[in-house]
Amino acid sequence: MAERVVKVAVTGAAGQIGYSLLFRLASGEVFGRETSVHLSLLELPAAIKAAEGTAMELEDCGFPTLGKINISDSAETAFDGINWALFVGSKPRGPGMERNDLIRDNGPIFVSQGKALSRAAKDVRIVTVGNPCNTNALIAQHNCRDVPATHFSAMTMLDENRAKAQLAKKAGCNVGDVNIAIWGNHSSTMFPDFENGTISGKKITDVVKERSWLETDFMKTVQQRGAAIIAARGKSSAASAASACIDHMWRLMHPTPAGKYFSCAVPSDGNSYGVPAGLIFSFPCRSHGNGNYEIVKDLKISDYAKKKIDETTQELLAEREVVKELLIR
Ligand code: NAX
Repeated sequence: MAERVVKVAVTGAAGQIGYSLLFRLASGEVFGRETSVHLSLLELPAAIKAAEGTAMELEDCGFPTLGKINISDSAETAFDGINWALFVGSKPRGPGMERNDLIRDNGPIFVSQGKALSRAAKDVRIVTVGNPCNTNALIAQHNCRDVPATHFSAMTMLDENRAKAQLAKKAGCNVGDVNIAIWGNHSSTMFPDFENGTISGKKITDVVKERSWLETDFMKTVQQRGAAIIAARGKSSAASAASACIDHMWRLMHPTPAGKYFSCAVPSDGNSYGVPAGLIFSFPCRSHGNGNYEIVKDLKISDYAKKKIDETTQELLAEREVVKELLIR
């Protein structure tokens, strides 16, 4: 019998990421066999029936760790007393839609959900997956006055996993041997830092000596992987995104092994690598395993890396400008 209870809300629960994510949360994979997971599914009214179908399947899995399932189209109801908010639901980018239009369209979702979270939950960690996830996290955080800013994060773990997989293939090693972080925005300006990263404790650049591959094919593959998956599958990444969300939560809840770090987009403290304070920026992070994190401070940044970090910083500043009227904290 599970002794502890963790309450997790998933927005956009009837979507394709939700369909992978909920089962893995319910299975005990993240919180362990001794914890009962209560799931709270938030959806738009039109998708409530589909969420009910997903809930039926969750029941049918017979997970001993699955507690209650609540389904609601009200954010305040869905967020009542939760410990984790996984902000997955948002509008997808339509054909011919500019990134700024997507930002403007999705912004209001994160204003209302941020406010609802502020009223409904206190001891809560937030992972933002819905795109543009860094800026959506920024909006939610600004509208959620009663939760510390440092509890908000956006997901760049999928980008890290993609980078690790490419490097492991190239080096002929196991993915688990690779340590690499993503800097900046979850977009094509992200920088997978192959200069500071390691493979089995050795510098990546000492194992993969072909610098031109790292600067071109590797970077492009990681930065454009989302588009490549849409082109191949006709739909955006779903199972891998859900898996990355599980990894993101896991990394925050377990002590980071010595010599390693993980990618997490968190509010910049203003004292790290010249990134302006407050931007939700992906940094190499470490956790003590209590849900908190610290930004790794002592990495050397070459002129090449600085240029890449500046580029992604500028993109995030421009996104912040587009939504500035939604930022009220
Ligand atoms: P789907 O379109 O399959 O599902 C989205 C769901 O959100 C739908 O069921 C919709 O009804 C619901 N929804 C929309 N507005 C809502 C609101 N205001 N409240 C509650 N629910 C709402 O998309 P899916 O493939 O699941 O992707 C979800 C989001 O993840 C998208 O924004 C997508 O771009 C983003 N991604 C982020 C990734 C990352 O690494 N950060 C990678 C994968 C993915 O592209």
